Amino acid sequence: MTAVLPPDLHLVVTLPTYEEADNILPLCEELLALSPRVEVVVIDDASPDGTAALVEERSRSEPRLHLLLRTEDPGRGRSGRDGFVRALEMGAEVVVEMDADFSHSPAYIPPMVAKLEREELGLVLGSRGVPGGQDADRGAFRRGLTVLANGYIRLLLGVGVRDCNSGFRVWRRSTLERIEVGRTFSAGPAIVQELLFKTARAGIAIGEYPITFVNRRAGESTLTLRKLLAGYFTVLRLRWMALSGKL
Ligand SMILES: Nc1nc2c(ncn2[C@@H]2O[C@H](COP(=O)(O)OP(=O)(O)OP(=O)(O)O)[C@@H](O)[C@H]2O)c(=O)[nH]1
Ligand SMILES: [Mg+2]
Repeated sequence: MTAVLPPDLHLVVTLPTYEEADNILPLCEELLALSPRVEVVVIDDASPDGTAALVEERSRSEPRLHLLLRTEDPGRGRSGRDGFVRALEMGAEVVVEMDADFSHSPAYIPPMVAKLEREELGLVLGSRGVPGGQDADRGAFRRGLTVLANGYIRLLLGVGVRDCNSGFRVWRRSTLERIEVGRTFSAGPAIVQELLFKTARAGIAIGEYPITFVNRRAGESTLTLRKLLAGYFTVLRLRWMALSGKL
């Protein structure tokens, strides 16, 4: 991982947050230190723990840090969509999406961008499913679930990638424009599968870069069984929409 970001590359990192008060500022500092042309957008659904206030305060002295505070229609998917739209409005050439809990290390961004450029890809996934990638802290049960979920998604959606559920991704601007990211319909975490499916269907080249995924640094997971099942249902819906020509 010796890659550095091209100094003239305008890269915007989008971070959807819900209750990340203990992670958000240290993470933003690491991201902003990657290059002087990196900007960060935090999309917060009015977290009760004051995540937004921390970002707002820091952004007063850091012009490359932006807060998008959402007060209605909450959800990981809605927030992700709004973050992508904002990043495009800001003129980003490359957009990164990642979790705001340190499960995804900022150190992977330069080599992921290098892969995007070198191989002329439209999307690079931070992947636990290719050689060298792994789920470091998760037990056999959770890892088993991941393998099953990937098999299910690959089968249903016909997407040829190994880590369909990774929320750590480096997007080329043209890819987000082409899949009309502003029209994303998933309200929750299924946005991750929706956008992957749309990208694959558009015939856009997707690459995977091996990452070691670690457990969140601070705070609680907001992933519930209900959200997980809703995600599986969305995958079925995506397949159905594609079959009936509605996608
Ligand atoms: N804006 C917004 N962000 C959310 C919402 N739910 C989750 N997030 C953020 O989305 C990212 C991923 O959510 P996590 O809770 O870490 O879910 P996860 O990574 O699947 O679960 P863990 O492994 O337990 O951390 C984190 O940055 C969360 O703060 C939401 O409803 N709105
Ligand atoms: Mg997480």
